[in-house]
Amino acid sequence: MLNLVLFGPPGAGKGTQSEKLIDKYKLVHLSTGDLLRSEIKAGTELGLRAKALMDQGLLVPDEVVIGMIDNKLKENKQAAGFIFDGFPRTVNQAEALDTLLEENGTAISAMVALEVEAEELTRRLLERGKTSGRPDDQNEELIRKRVQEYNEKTLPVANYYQGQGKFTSVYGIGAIEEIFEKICTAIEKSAV
Ligand code: B4P
Repeated sequence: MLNLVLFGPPGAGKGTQSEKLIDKYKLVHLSTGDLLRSEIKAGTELGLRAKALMDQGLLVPDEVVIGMIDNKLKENKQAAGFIFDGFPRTVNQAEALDTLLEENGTAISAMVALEVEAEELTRRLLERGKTSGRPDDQNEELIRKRVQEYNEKTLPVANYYQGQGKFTSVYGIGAIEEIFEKICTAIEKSAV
Protein backbone atom coordinates (compact mmCIF):
# COMPACT_ATOMS: atom_id res chain seq x y z
CA MET A 1 0.00 0.00 0.00
CA LEU A 2 1.34 3.43 -0.95
CA ASN A 3 0.38 6.16 1.55
CA LEU A 4 1.80 9.59 0.77
CA VAL A 5 1.78 12.83 2.70
CA LEU A 6 2.09 15.86 0.40
CA PHE A 7 3.36 18.68 2.56
CA GLY A 8 4.07 22.39 2.06
CA PRO A 9 2.92 25.92 2.87
CA PRO A 10 -0.37 27.36 1.53
CA GLY A 11 -0.04 27.74 -2.23
CA ALA A 12 2.95 25.39 -2.58
CA GLY A 13 1.13 23.27 -5.17
CA LYS A 14 -0.19 20.44 -2.99
CA GLY A 15 -3.67 20.38 -4.54
CA THR A 16 -2.24 20.81 -8.05
CA GLN A 17 0.28 17.97 -7.72
CA SER A 18 -2.18 15.69 -5.87
CA GLU A 19 -4.43 15.65 -8.94
CA LYS A 20 -1.56 14.30 -11.03
CA LEU A 21 -0.34 11.83 -8.38
CA ILE A 22 -3.75 10.19 -7.85
CA ASP A 23 -3.94 9.60 -11.59
CA LYS A 24 -0.52 7.98 -11.81
CA TYR A 25 -0.55 5.89 -8.63
CA LYS A 26 -4.35 5.27 -8.42
CA LEU A 27 -4.56 6.61 -4.88
CA VAL A 28 -7.57 7.95 -3.00
CA HIS A 29 -7.19 11.73 -2.54
CA LEU A 30 -7.89 13.02 0.98
CA SER A 31 -7.64 16.82 1.12
CA THR A 32 -8.81 18.23 4.45
CA GLY A 33 -9.17 21.67 2.78
CA ASP A 34 -11.55 20.21 0.17
CA LEU A 35 -13.45 18.21 2.82
CA LEU A 36 -13.90 21.34 4.95
CA ARG A 37 -15.01 23.41 1.95
CA SER A 38 -17.68 20.79 1.11
CA GLU A 39 -18.97 20.96 4.71
CA ILE A 40 -19.16 24.76 4.33
CA LYS A 41 -21.01 24.43 1.03
CA ALA A 42 -23.47 21.97 2.57
CA GLY A 43 -24.07 24.44 5.43
CA THR A 44 -23.43 21.86 8.18
CA GLU A 45 -22.70 22.88 11.77
CA LEU A 46 -19.13 21.63 11.36
CA GLY A 47 -18.85 23.72 8.16
CA LEU A 48 -20.05 26.86 9.94
CA ARG A 49 -17.51 26.39 12.74
CA ALA A 50 -14.72 25.69 10.25
CA LYS A 51 -15.57 28.70 8.06
CA ALA A 52 -15.21 31.13 10.97
CA LEU A 53 -11.61 29.93 11.47
CA MET A 54 -10.63 29.45 7.81
CA ASP A 55 -11.79 32.98 6.94
CA GLN A 56 -9.26 34.26 9.50
CA GLY A 57 -6.43 32.11 8.12
CA LEU A 58 -6.48 29.90 11.24
CA LEU A 59 -6.31 26.11 11.51
CA VAL A 60 -9.47 24.16 12.32
CA PRO A 61 -9.29 22.14 15.62
CA ASP A 62 -7.39 18.85 15.40
CA GLU A 63 -10.32 16.68 16.53
CA VAL A 64 -12.49 17.98 13.67
CA VAL A 65 -10.03 17.11 10.89
CA ILE A 66 -8.91 13.85 12.52
CA GLY A 67 -12.59 12.79 12.72
CA MET A 68 -13.08 13.58 9.01
CA ILE A 69 -10.00 11.55 8.03
CA ASP A 70 -11.07 8.64 10.24
CA ASN A 71 -14.45 8.53 8.43
CA LYS A 72 -12.82 8.65 5.00
CA LEU A 73 -10.38 5.84 5.85
CA LYS A 74 -13.33 3.69 6.98
CA GLU A 75 -15.24 4.48 3.75
CA ASN A 76 -12.27 3.46 1.59
CA LYS A 77 -11.08 0.19 3.08
CA GLN A 78 -10.37 -1.32 -0.37
CA ALA A 79 -8.12 1.57 -1.54
CA ALA A 80 -4.69 0.84 -3.05
CA GLY A 81 -3.36 3.75 -0.98
CA PHE A 82 -3.99 7.34 -0.02
CA ILE A 83 -2.58 10.75 -0.71
CA PHE A 84 -2.95 13.04 2.28
CA ASP A 85 -3.06 16.64 0.98
CA GLY A 86 -2.97 19.41 3.59
CA PHE A 87 -3.06 16.83 6.40
CA PRO A 88 -1.43 16.38 8.89
CA ARG A 89 -0.97 20.08 9.73
CA THR A 90 0.05 19.62 13.39
CA VAL A 91 2.18 17.01 15.18
CA ASN A 92 -0.96 15.93 17.05
CA GLN A 93 -2.65 15.22 13.68
CA ALA A 94 0.46 13.30 12.50
CA GLU A 95 0.39 11.08 15.60
CA ALA A 96 -3.34 10.47 15.21
CA LEU A 97 -2.84 9.53 11.55
CA ASP A 98 -0.16 6.99 12.49
CA THR A 99 -2.56 5.41 15.00
CA LEU A 100 -5.45 5.27 12.50
CA LEU A 101 -3.26 3.70 9.82
CA GLU A 102 -1.76 1.23 12.29
CA GLU A 103 -5.30 0.09 13.21
CA ASN A 104 -5.74 -0.71 9.52
CA GLY A 105 -2.42 -2.60 9.36
CA THR A 106 -0.65 0.04 7.28
CA ALA A 107 1.58 3.14 7.64
CA ILE A 108 2.81 6.28 5.88
CA SER A 109 5.23 5.31 3.08
CA ALA A 110 6.76 8.75 2.45
CA MET A 111 6.29 12.45 3.02
CA VAL A 112 7.13 14.86 0.20
CA ALA A 113 7.59 18.51 1.18
CA LEU A 114 7.22 21.17 -1.52
CA GLU A 115 9.63 24.06 -0.90
CA VAL A 116 8.42 27.46 -2.19
CA GLU A 117 9.52 30.96 -1.11
CA ALA A 118 7.00 33.23 0.66
CA GLU A 119 6.78 35.88 -2.12
CA GLU A 120 5.84 33.23 -4.68
CA LEU A 121 3.19 31.77 -2.33
CA THR A 122 1.56 35.19 -1.96
CA ARG A 123 1.67 35.80 -5.71
CA ARG A 124 0.03 32.43 -6.50
CA LEU A 125 -2.70 32.71 -3.87
CA LEU A 126 -3.65 36.28 -4.82
CA GLU A 127 -3.79 35.15 -8.46
CA ARG A 128 -6.03 32.19 -7.54
CA GLY A 129 -8.15 34.53 -5.39
CA LYS A 130 -9.21 36.44 -8.53
CA THR A 131 -11.25 33.43 -9.68
CA SER A 132 -11.49 30.86 -6.84
CA GLY A 133 -14.02 32.70 -4.71
CA ARG A 134 -12.05 31.46 -1.69
CA PRO A 135 -12.23 34.14 1.03
CA ASP A 136 -8.84 32.98 2.39
CA ASP A 137 -7.13 33.84 -0.95
CA GLN A 138 -8.45 37.39 -1.14
CA ASN A 139 -5.93 39.57 0.67
CA GLU A 140 -2.27 39.71 1.55
CA GLU A 141 -2.80 40.07 5.29
CA LEU A 142 -4.85 36.86 5.45
CA ILE A 143 -2.29 34.99 3.36
CA ARG A 144 0.44 36.19 5.75
CA LYS A 145 -1.63 34.83 8.65
CA ARG A 146 -1.93 31.42 6.94
CA VAL A 147 1.83 31.30 6.35
CA GLN A 148 2.41 32.29 10.00
CA GLU A 149 0.10 29.43 11.16
CA TYR A 150 2.07 27.11 8.88
CA ASN A 151 5.42 28.24 10.30
CA GLU A 152 4.28 27.94 13.91
CA LYS A 153 2.08 24.83 13.89
CA THR A 154 2.73 22.87 10.71
CA LEU A 155 6.51 23.06 10.13
CA PRO A 156 7.24 20.79 13.15
CA VAL A 157 5.40 18.02 11.26
CA ALA A 158 8.42 17.90 8.88
CA ASN A 159 10.69 17.03 11.84
CA TYR A 160 8.22 14.35 12.91
CA TYR A 161 8.59 12.53 9.57
CA GLN A 162 12.32 13.26 9.46
CA GLY A 163 12.57 11.35 12.75
CA GLN A 164 10.87 8.40 11.05
CA GLY A 165 13.24 8.58 8.04
CA LYS A 166 10.28 9.33 5.72
CA PHE A 167 10.98 12.99 4.82
CA THR A 168 11.94 14.08 1.29
CA SER A 169 11.87 17.56 -0.14
CA VAL A 170 11.30 18.88 -3.68
CA TYR A 171 11.79 22.45 -4.95
CA GLY A 172 8.30 23.63 -5.92
CA ILE A 173 9.01 26.53 -8.31
CA GLY A 174 9.03 25.87 -12.06
CA ALA A 175 6.78 24.11 -14.56
CA ILE A 176 4.06 21.95 -12.95
CA GLU A 177 5.10 18.93 -15.07
CA GLU A 178 8.78 19.23 -14.07
CA ILE A 179 7.87 19.43 -10.39
CA PHE A 180 5.62 16.39 -10.84
CA GLU A 181 8.53 14.39 -12.34
CA LYS A 182 10.73 15.34 -9.37
CA ILE A 183 8.03 14.26 -6.91
CA CYS A 184 7.64 10.89 -8.68
CA THR A 185 11.40 10.32 -8.55
CA ALA A 186 11.41 11.16 -4.82
CA ILE A 187 8.51 8.77 -4.17
CA GLU A 188 10.04 5.93 -6.13
CA LYS A 189 13.37 6.34 -4.35
CA SER A 190 11.94 6.43 -0.86
CA ALA A 191 8.66 4.53 -0.88
CA VAL A 192 8.20 1.98 -3.67
P1 B4P B 1 -6.02 23.95 1.85
O1 B4P B 1 -7.23 23.68 1.07
O2 B4P B 1 -5.16 22.77 2.19
O3 B4P B 1 -5.31 25.07 1.02
P2 B4P B 1 -3.84 25.53 0.63
O4 B4P B 1 -2.88 25.35 1.76
O5 B4P B 1 -4.05 26.91 0.09
O6 B4P B 1 -3.26 24.63 -0.52
P3 B4P B 1 -3.87 24.26 -1.93
O7 B4P B 1 -3.62 22.82 -2.07
O8 B4P B 1 -5.26 24.70 -2.09
O9 B4P B 1 -3.12 25.16 -3.00
P4 B4P B 1 -2.01 24.75 -4.06
O10 B4P B 1 -0.80 24.82 -3.23
O11 B4P B 1 -2.26 23.51 -4.84
O12 B4P B 1 -6.36 24.65 3.27
C1 B4P B 1 -7.25 25.75 3.40
C2 B4P B 1 -7.58 26.03 4.88
O13 B4P B 1 -8.32 24.91 5.43
C3 B4P B 1 -6.39 26.19 5.85
O14 B4P B 1 -5.88 27.50 5.86
C4 B4P B 1 -7.07 25.79 7.21
O15 B4P B 1 -7.81 26.84 7.74
C5 B4P B 1 -8.01 24.67 6.82
N1 B4P B 1 -7.42 23.32 6.95
C6 B4P B 1 -7.19 22.45 5.92
N2 B4P B 1 -6.62 21.32 6.38
C7 B4P B 1 -6.48 21.46 7.72
C8 B4P B 1 -5.93 20.63 8.76
N3 B4P B 1 -5.41 19.44 8.47
N4 B4P B 1 -5.94 21.10 10.03
C9 B4P B 1 -6.47 22.29 10.33
N5 B4P B 1 -6.99 23.13 9.40
C10 B4P B 1 -7.01 22.74 8.10
O16 B4P B 1 -2.08 25.86 -5.20
C11 B4P B 1 -2.11 27.24 -5.02
C12 B4P B 1 -2.10 27.97 -6.37
O17 B4P B 1 -0.82 27.88 -6.96
C13 B4P B 1 -3.08 27.42 -7.40
O18 B4P B 1 -3.76 28.49 -7.99
C14 B4P B 1 -2.20 26.72 -8.43
O19 B4P B 1 -2.71 26.80 -9.74
C15 B4P B 1 -0.90 27.50 -8.33
N6 B4P B 1 0.28 26.67 -8.64
C16 B4P B 1 0.49 25.40 -8.24
N7 B4P B 1 1.69 24.95 -8.71
C17 B4P B 1 2.25 26.00 -9.42
C18 B4P B 1 3.47 26.17 -10.14
N8 B4P B 1 4.39 25.19 -10.23
N9 B4P B 1 3.73 27.37 -10.72
C19 B4P B 1 2.80 28.36 -10.64
N10 B4P B 1 1.61 28.26 -9.97
C20 B4P B 1 1.34 27.09 -9.37
